[in-house]
Amino acid sequence: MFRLMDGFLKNDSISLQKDILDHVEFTVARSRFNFDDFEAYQALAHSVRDRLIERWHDTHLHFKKKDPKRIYFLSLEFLMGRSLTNSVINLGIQDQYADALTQLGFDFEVLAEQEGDAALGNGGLARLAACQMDSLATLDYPAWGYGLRYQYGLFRQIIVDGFQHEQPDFWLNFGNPWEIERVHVSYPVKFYGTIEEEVLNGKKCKIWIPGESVEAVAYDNPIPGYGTRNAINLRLWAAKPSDQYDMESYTTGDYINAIVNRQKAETISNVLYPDDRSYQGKELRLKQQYFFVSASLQDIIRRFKDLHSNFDEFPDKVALQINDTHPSISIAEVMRVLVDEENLDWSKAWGIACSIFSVTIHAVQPEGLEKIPVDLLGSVLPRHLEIIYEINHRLMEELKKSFGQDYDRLSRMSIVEEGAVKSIRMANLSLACCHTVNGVSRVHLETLKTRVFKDFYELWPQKFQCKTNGVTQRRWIVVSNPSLCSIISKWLGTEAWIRNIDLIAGLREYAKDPDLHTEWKNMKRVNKMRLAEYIETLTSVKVSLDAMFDVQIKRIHAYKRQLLNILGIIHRYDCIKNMDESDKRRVVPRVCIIGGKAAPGYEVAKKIIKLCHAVADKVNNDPDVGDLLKVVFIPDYNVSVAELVIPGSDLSQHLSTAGHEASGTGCMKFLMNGCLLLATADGSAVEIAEEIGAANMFLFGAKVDEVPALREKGTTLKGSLQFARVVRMVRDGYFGFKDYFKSLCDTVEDGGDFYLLGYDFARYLEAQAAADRAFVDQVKWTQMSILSTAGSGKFSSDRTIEEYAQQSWGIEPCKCPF
Ligand code: 26V
Repeated sequence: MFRLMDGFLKNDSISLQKDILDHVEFTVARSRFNFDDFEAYQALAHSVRDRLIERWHDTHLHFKKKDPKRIYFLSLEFLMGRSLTNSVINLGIQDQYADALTQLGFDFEVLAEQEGDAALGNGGLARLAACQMDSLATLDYPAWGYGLRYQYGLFRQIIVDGFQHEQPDFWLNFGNPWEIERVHVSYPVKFYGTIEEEVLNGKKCKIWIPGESVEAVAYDNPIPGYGTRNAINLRLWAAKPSDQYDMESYTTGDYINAIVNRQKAETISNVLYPDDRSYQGKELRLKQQYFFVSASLQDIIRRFKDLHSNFDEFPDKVALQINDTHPSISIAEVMRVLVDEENLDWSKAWGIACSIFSVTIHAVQPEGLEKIPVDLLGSVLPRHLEIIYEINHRLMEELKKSFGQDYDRLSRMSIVEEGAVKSIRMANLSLACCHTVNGVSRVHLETLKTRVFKDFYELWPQKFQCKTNGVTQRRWIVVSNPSLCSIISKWLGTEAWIRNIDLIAGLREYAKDPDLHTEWKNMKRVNKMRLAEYIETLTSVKVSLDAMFDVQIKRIHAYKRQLLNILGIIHRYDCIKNMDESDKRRVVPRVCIIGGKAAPGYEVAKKIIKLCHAVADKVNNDPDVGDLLKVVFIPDYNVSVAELVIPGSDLSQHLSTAGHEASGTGCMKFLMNGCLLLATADGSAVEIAEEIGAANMFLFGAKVDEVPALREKGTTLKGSLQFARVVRMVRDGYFGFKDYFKSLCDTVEDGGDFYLLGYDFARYLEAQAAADRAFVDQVKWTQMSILSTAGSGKFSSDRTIEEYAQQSWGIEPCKCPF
């Protein structure tokens, strides 16, 4: 009743100081006369949280009043990183907070460094989900994110003697000010048990008698939009023992065991699976998937039923996006709820399911697609298995109408895979139901259409869409590169590009302006200085700011070819070693920076990390080389490390064998920051070249459609002499650990070389040489750098989200009034 339109909370510097001190005293429970940086961060975060909550409440009241169609984004992973700086920028109160803290004797940036990352995801798919949440909020879409609140996020990587070791990520140990625990928002999620048949009102019904119940408790994470009052919700579920569970054990007196067993329920949301390569058919993983899907759907249906009673209206109010196939058990769950609980007949329920679901595929390789062993699914979710069989039966009937007796095709398209381990193909389930299925770049969609899902494409071409990925310029320019942000706004004469990225193309006009060049180079140098300090603190390696900072940061995978990079570094080292002093003067000095985590059980990836360290040891301590070449491995790569590294990079490498990277989003962040790209024609790099002009990047290597034929050639395909030489150096123990590296060398020689390192090596070196030549001409380089930023507009997640909203979800913005 007393509320001002712009909220209770005042945002002037004096009010913010008081607010922070109140939180020091009453939330953190420290004396307002004596608190350290971490306590100051906690108080600051709570003060920001209050402001987030205010907008988040207003947004939800507004959504409730307008009751628009909502998009529910289901993802098993969200890689949010830090929240403080992003929040104050999106709320538009960064300067006021900076000022308030200065008055209190603190520095905003120092306090921001106190925050740990929320790392509830592995890599690309999870960070994409975070960027998309930012865009959904900024563009005022009525959206909800749903996921799992893992107790332990992605493991911490520590390096001991050059080897990766994994440690748990205790991210919740010091509390998490960005979430709101909703003890009253909780739902029971059932597992196991049996199916019974009953006759109800003369109709045969299946009744699932579950054997276990676990409670899902909501933790809400407000996501503020930029330049809007809207703040949407990311609701993450944590598992808690159910109150109803195992009551007999108490009454029979086995009190201690009953408590111990209860606690086991919590393991469901304990830990994020750190392997993003292959699905292992693990019971816990299936339980995680169903746990978050079931809780989310109960929540969504409850919200729908608050205002509606007829499920015919469901598709007008609900769109469900499944982020890769991980949440696709939701299709069977919707069918179960509609048929078993809401008593809809099958075809009506199926019609509803087909009109609400859409799916994004992030994988390229069939082994990235999940298969759940039938025995496992039948034991954990017996009713869902029956439902999937029924869906499959009807699918097969439909296919027979189109394809007659083409049994090969039928068996490829079947949701049930026969074989040694009979399994459910979750991708086929998604394709059977979803009204749209999208790839994440044009090349990727082509691969889905012509290889991975060829049969489905021939049947339902209209379902297949391209939604080229994007990243948010709020996080990847405004938060992480404030100097670049100021330059862009100054030269465009507006900050409007932060919400309307198309405007960034206006920079092209000034690409040759010497004044812009001066500012641009200063910005890059300051960012390089910050990065150099970080490198020295972490690795004790001193690097020269005049060197080209050449970066490859991403998960370590054979297909991403970090090994190609390292072999290229060895070649460069070998060349320098064989030069006289006058030749050396012509060498472009480089700092080669590599960072990324290997899945704990992924031996090849772990060996690549060790090789990187072994090469660094040799090169960095060789007096013949000095500043001409330095090699650095940045440990524990994560979102906030990326925020520091990307703005300080000159060149970034994206080396996947063509046809293997669905999209790649790292390259977009580098592009926005004016780093030049050295890349294969894979994933989104193809579209980047179209936007900025191939002449403004360094493209190389086999093309997507050449790769299969090159593989066919197999053993006859020999790499260059240069390639043989660098591999030999590793084999001969030039960098030590001869025996350990043998198997790694074998992967690229002796007829193996599945990822074509040998074939691409010569052209890789040529592309590197072209980058060197361009770097020598600093005017040209700066111009290319400006054109990269200017051409990055297409790769904003705002564009991607607009496309999803219009082409898949059919939703409209719902803007909360200020
Ligand atoms: C996949 C799997 C496979 C089954 C086992 C568990 C598990 C856990 C995570 C994942 C996610 C890997 C998929 C992924 O991150 N793909 C990346 O998605 C990016 C966003 O679309 C895209 O840019 C990258 O090219 C693609 O590799």
